[in-house]
Amino acid sequence: MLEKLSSGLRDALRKITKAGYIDKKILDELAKDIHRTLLAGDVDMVLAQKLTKTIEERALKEKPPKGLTPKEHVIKIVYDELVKLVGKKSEIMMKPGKIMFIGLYGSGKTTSIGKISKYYQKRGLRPALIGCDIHRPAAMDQLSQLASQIHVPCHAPKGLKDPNEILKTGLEKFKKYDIIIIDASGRSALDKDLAKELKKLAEFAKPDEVLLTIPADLGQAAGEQAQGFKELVGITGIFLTKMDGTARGGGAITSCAITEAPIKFIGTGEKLDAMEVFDPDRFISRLIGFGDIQGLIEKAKEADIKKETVEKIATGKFTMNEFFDQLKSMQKMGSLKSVMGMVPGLPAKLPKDFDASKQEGKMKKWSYMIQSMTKKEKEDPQIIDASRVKRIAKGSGTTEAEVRELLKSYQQMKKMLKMFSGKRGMMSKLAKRFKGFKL
Ligand SMILES: Nc1nc2c(ncn2[C@@H]2O[C@H](COP(=O)(O)OP(=O)(O)OP(=O)(O)O)[C@@H](O)[C@H]2O)c(=O)[nH]1
Ligand SMILES: [Mg+2]
Repeated sequence: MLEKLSSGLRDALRKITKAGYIDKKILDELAKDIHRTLLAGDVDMVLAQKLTKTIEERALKEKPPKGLTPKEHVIKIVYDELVKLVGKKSEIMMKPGKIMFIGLYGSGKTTSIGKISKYYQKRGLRPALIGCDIHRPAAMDQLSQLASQIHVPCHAPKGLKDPNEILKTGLEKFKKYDIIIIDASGRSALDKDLAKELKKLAEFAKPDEVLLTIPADLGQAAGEQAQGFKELVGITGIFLTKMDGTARGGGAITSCAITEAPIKFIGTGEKLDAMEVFDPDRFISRLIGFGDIQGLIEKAKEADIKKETVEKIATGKFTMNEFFDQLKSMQKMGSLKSVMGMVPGLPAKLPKDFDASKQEGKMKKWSYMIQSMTKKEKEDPQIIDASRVKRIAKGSGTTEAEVRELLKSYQQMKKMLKMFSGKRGMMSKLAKRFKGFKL
């Protein structure tokens, strides 16, 4: 995927790491290299120009944050700006709801519906499909075939003329399912009729997500299409298909990013597991192949650690969201044990769940659970009773025991942090120690 863009950026950055020192000349060269690579990768000229200018300006003007060498700083700037270029990260719906898929003929709707169904299945949320393409009888057959292939129920009757009627029956039928996926009609172009039909369907379906499939091989034209659908129908995200085997993916991604309709998924092949959740940070890290880019970012963040966070935690006033952030940063700084070992007077023993928090899988599950909580529940997890536990488990595709485990860990951490704050002077020591890490 995007081999050319990737190798071009890597070469440009390698020159920086090899350079003796950073000066205007080397930054000029970097800017030129990146500019050339972006253009070759189908990125819009104006965008490429703006990006390289910003990189050069920032690299010349900004002082490296504490802990970063000038070279590392330049690499981080390039990384930052590239991440901004490909858009913002957006959340994937992880609770029961309805997703409507729209897109032009052959854009990969049906295939992507299969992919996303499997994605949810794996996470314990049960999908069901409703076919609303009344124009092409073959579309209904395709959807039914796909559904039986992945063992997902499907309502796709042929011969009916009113998509809302189909939808009504389908929704009734699949009340007990978690993720209802609606396959809407395609067309060869987005015209007024299609817009009208899709709008009517959306009004009736009230989908939580409207995902637009766009093939990446459209290149920069993808953005125009995204904008068109956004204005005429309204979309919550983009499923960028066919990223494999096109050199124009860079153009597609960046042109979509401008529309501010977030790319949520990318399709990377015909098979049903060829899909990725789109995460700008991860995407760019992989593209520039800088294994240690995350390390660099951590280092840079250390410089601006916020004291209030430490204080908030210290007084035990912290919510589920903060709890999760803490776990994430602890995971990054390695074992909390080593941090605690540095602070005299702190209990040497940790609740055993903190070790478990190192496991990526568990963190993921916890993040789904927290996403399934209401705002109130996140702010005051005390109110989570048995029926709420049940709902959260269902919404996040986990078990009730797992939700209770999360709550227990939260309580344990809260207790532990309260204990810290009770000891005079301990908190400032802890804050100092934490300064070397990200909080
Ligand atoms: N290489 C590749 N092919 C894809 C991808 N997604 C879909 N396809 C292929 O694109 C073609 C069209 O995909 P469909 O899923 O039928 O597209 P659709 O939007 O449902 O098409 P219509 O229902 O005919 O409008 C099929 O041959 C798919 O295998 C992808 O991510 N990569
Ligand atoms: Mg289809």
